[in-house]
Amino acid sequence: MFSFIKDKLKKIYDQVASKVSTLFNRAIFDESFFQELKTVLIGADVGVATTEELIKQLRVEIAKLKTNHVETVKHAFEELLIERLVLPEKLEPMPRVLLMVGVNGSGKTTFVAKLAHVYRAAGKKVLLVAGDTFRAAATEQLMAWGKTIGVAVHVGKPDQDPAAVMFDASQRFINEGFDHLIIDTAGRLQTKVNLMKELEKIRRVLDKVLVGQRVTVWLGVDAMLGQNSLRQAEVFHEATTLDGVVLTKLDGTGKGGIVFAIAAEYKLPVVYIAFGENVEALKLFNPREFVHDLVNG
Ligand SMILES: Nc1nc2c(ncn2[C@@H]2O[C@H](COP(=O)(O)OP(=O)(O)OP(=O)(O)O)[C@@H](O)[C@H]2O)c(=O)[nH]1
Ligand SMILES: [Mg+2]
Repeated sequence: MFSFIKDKLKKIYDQVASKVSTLFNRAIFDESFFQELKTVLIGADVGVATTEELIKQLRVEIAKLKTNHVETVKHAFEELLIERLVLPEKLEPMPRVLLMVGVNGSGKTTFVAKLAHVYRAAGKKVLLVAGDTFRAAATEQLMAWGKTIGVAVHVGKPDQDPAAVMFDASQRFINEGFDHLIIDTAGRLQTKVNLMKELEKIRRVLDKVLVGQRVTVWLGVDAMLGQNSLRQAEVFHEATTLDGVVLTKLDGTGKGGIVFAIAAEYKLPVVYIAFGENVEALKLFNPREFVHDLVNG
């Protein structure tokens, strides 16, 4: 189970995967099974609506299959979960221009550094952009990462309009022949209207300067925040049209079911998962693998 990051996701294993797998191994798919499965899924942050739908579909599947064979039923359940995570839109795991957004402390800066590290290891020329001009510490944090992983960091002047910083950084990206432009932005609560407007402006500037270049926007979601992240996704989606989600701090939670809720409610794919502060603690999200481990323990 979770062979790749076994220790890091141990909490999810202990609190979710082991319960799901024990439940299925009872091999009796009666009312108490469905009730307990519901409790486990809701407890794992899957959300009430998504959980109820999953249970309803599983009942239908079992009736159709006309069997109580554990492996067959388990497999049907796995497929129902995977269906929710695999979305039809084409996913771009290595976008040329990435705008990273999210609420305060959701792990954006750490993630962009990890991603830049991956690109650099693949021989790409990366420009990281420090979009938080209000907090000197934010710029310093990104510069320190730049030094550690050996990539260029574009920094504006203190208190400079972040949109102006994006303008300069985009020109530098074009003129100096970088392969990737990865933009870190200031954390913003979805309730702060002026900050959300600022994000819209940043997006407009990028689209204008980077003509013909697709700008990908990912939302950093702290897995520990659970259901609260649904509202965040909604507001950020309205401001800038999100293309995907990066789920961070999976090492700090015993839940993780929020991936299903986000996918089901906003049709947003989880692109990467992060599970630690270390630069290596990042992985492309693989729905099939994640679900398999979750159901089989
Ligand atoms: N355990 C754990 N900690 C993480 C992970 N990602 C980030 N952190 C820590 O969470 C804290 C916040 O991370 P940042 O990357 O600074 O978050 P941010 O979204 O850039 O924060 P703001 O710029 O203030 O909005 C830091 O202490 C990180 O080291 C993760 O996957 N797991
Ligand atoms: Mg930051």
